[in-house]
Amino acid sequence: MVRTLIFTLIILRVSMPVFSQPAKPTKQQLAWHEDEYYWFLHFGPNTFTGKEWGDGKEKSEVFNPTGLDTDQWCRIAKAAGSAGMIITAKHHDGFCLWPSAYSSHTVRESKWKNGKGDVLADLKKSCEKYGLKFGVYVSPWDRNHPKYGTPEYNDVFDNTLREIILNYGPVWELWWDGANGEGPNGKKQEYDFARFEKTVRALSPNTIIFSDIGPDIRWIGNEAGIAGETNWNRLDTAGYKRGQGAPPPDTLRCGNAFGKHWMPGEADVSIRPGWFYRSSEDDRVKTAETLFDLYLKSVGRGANLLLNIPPDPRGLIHEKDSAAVMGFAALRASFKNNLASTAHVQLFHDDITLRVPTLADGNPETSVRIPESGVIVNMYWDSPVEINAICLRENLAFGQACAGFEVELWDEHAKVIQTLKGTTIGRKRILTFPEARVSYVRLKIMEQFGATIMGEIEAYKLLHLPPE
Ligand code: FUL
Repeated sequence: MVRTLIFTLIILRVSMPVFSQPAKPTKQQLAWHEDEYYWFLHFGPNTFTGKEWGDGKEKSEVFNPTGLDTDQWCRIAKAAGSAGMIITAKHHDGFCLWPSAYSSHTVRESKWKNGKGDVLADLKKSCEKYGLKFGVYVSPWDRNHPKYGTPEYNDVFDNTLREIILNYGPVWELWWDGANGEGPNGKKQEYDFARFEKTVRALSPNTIIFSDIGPDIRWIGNEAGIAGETNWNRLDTAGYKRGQGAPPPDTLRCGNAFGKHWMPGEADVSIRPGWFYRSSEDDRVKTAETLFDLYLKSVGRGANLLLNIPPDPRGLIHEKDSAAVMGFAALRASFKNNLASTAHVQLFHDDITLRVPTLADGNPETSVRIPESGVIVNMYWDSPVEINAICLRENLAFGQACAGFEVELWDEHAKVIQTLKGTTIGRKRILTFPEARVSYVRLKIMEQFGATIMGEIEAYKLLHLPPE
């Protein structure tokens, strides 16, 4: 009895794991993990020229949306479940969507609103109105700026970042693209990323900085929105650079089990074949089902999903795109009904059985420490439930530890219906299977680096399953 009580206290009152992982998230990274899914907006001269990469020689006048309405973008994004918006404030063509003092290729030089328009200001306002986070993509590569390819361009880029943060901040996420080609003088730039990072940290310490290798979040190594089935939130960055010197795609996809830095992956993908809008791709918008499958392959593998929805030349989200994202939201809504809320949860360790209801309370912060591999967590219902998905969660505040697990689904006669196996869990690990009447879900942690701090076990009946 006393032994059981002590053990209960140890397990339920987890405040510090005994084995701590080398890297853990900062409070900003921890908050970012919960953002889960949000929008990318590729918008600029390419929207009007049909190019993917403008060469920087496009006339500023080509940028002329006829009915730009950032409220429409945000209204749809909010209804579609996005947590925020990251806009291409400046893409490789160098065109600035705000009247920058450090460029002569901006909205100010365009015909749009007689040069008085400011897309960043409009979007920021709309984000505030609809409760969305505001982020910016600012391409270091600039095919227009006359100083590009000289040391002074680092001053220009640094000033540009300052200008955006001070005039449009708070900036929730800042996106640094790895692409680095030649500028107008035929030279590539040696970027002073250490300086840029220092500037951002000083002016905006809560901004999450993305690039191939962080410093806060990493690229997932492909533009298809797919995270590794094994996905560690840690990465070794020593010796690597952004762009061509980045770690191999497979490393970015999976992270490093013992990596030095907490560096979770963000999976970016476009709803269309291209990043910018083209009417010729109106019939190639990804379906709601495809978007949901991508959600399972990104968020369902512990990454965040950055979905690109490019506004069209009117300056609106196209009807086809909005229909697809709303369909995706309807499918994602099946995660609102967590059937674990009616289950009982126990933990078996040695010869002790403990009730661990916090694993099914919908809150991953109330967690249970798995002291060693081989421990079984058993979730069961008084009468069978029909489910086709299980979602496991670690409490990332304590790091990431699970390296191998097994989930058995049992029917009411304690017969195994199916065994599911996986490696990492991380923030979320969504496992899908053909719908089954299940009475018991038995999770066994097979391998762990340190103690797994389990946050949650969830069970769902999804409206759509990915193709086999
Ligand atoms: C890439 C860029 O070159 C593409 O144009 C796009 O912006 C994508 C998100 O990142 O590196």
